[in-house]
Amino acid sequence: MKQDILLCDLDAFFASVEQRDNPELKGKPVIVGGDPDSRGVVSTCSYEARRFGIRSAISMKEALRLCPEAVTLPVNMPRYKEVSDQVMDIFYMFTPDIEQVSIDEAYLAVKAGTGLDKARKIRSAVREELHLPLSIGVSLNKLLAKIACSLAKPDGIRAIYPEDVEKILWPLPVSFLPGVGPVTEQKLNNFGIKTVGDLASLPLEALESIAGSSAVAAELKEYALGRDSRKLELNAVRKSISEEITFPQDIYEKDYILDVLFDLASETGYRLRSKGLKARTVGLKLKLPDFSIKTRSLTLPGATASDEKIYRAVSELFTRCCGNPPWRLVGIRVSGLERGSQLSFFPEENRKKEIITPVLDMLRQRYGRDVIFKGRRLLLLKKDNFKL
Ligand code: TTP
Ligand code: MG
Repeated sequence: MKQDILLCDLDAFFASVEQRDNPELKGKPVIVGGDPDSRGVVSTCSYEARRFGIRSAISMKEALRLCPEAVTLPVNMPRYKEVSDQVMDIFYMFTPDIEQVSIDEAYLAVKAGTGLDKARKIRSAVREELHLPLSIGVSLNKLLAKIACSLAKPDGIRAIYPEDVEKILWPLPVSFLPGVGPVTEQKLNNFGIKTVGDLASLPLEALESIAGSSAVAAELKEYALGRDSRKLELNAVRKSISEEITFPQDIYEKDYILDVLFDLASETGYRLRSKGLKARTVGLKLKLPDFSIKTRSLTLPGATASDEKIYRAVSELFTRCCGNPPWRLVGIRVSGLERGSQLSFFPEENRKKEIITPVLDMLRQRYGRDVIFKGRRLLLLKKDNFKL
């Protein structure tokens, strides 16, 4: 099946989170890294700091010499991990086919022909919901998606299709290709091979004698021609599962939101059970009238995949923090996922449900989402023919 491949990579990730969380840092050179007095190195820096020549992995001392007025901050890894999960969550709303390659970078596979459109939507969602800049490369393979993303940075979208290889890829320095680090680049440069185009036009035998290995030479040649057969190594286990709905109009009734949450909780529970997972943390997401997004979460005493328990947690969160109507969007996110046995959803307390839920799940799996639902969902569907 043909697919478009996206490479999504946040810009200056750690520094962007810091700038977002402390608006005083916006527009300023910000360096995140170790302690300058104990040989710390730069993890990353804002694009404002990059203008001074600061880069990841140089010493903090050197960075401060390049830009003495830069603001330096320590690495707050738990915070960046949390934000990374929220970003991946948004990606999962667009496709289940994801290979996360680092804390702020992932390949996404989407239906052929939809890549650019999806990229625009994903970038807007990350900007709107998390206020973070994201760049996306769009193509038909990992190599070109990754290169397109580097060209799109910062905060842009760029596509490279096979027909663009000559025009876009070939003029680039060879260091844009995977596996071409400073040593290989120097070696190739010594033979007069500076651009990807130079590499593409080199006979394979000549490349073999420079690279010293026929396998490496063959791979480099493929890359130089814009070809890449590497598959996405899809993430085996999700870190979280989200369900949300944006209403076509403002909703003023609390009860209506609770009905929708009940439905979303059932969907979330079903998705957990179908993957044999349980969640420890349940989160609520709301879009308020000023379009700001509010999220709140609750850690449960034990992991669960029960619709009712998820609903109880989100309805409690909603009652606590709903603010004033109207609401435009509600969502549920469960995280802290653990493997659970597929049949032990409902422990001691409710024998009847223990039998009923697997049966409902089985029917649902066989006949689809709208064939089987519990009473409360029926109410919701009847209310205004709302089709989720
Ligand atoms: P990158 O995506 O490589 O860098 P970045 O997001 O800061 O900047 P951009 O993508 O716009 O070029 O890495 C993601 C995070 O990983 C980065 O914010 C900090 C961390 N990191 C390190 O701690 N050390 C490093 O040497 C690098 C490269 C990154
Ligand atoms: Mg990045």
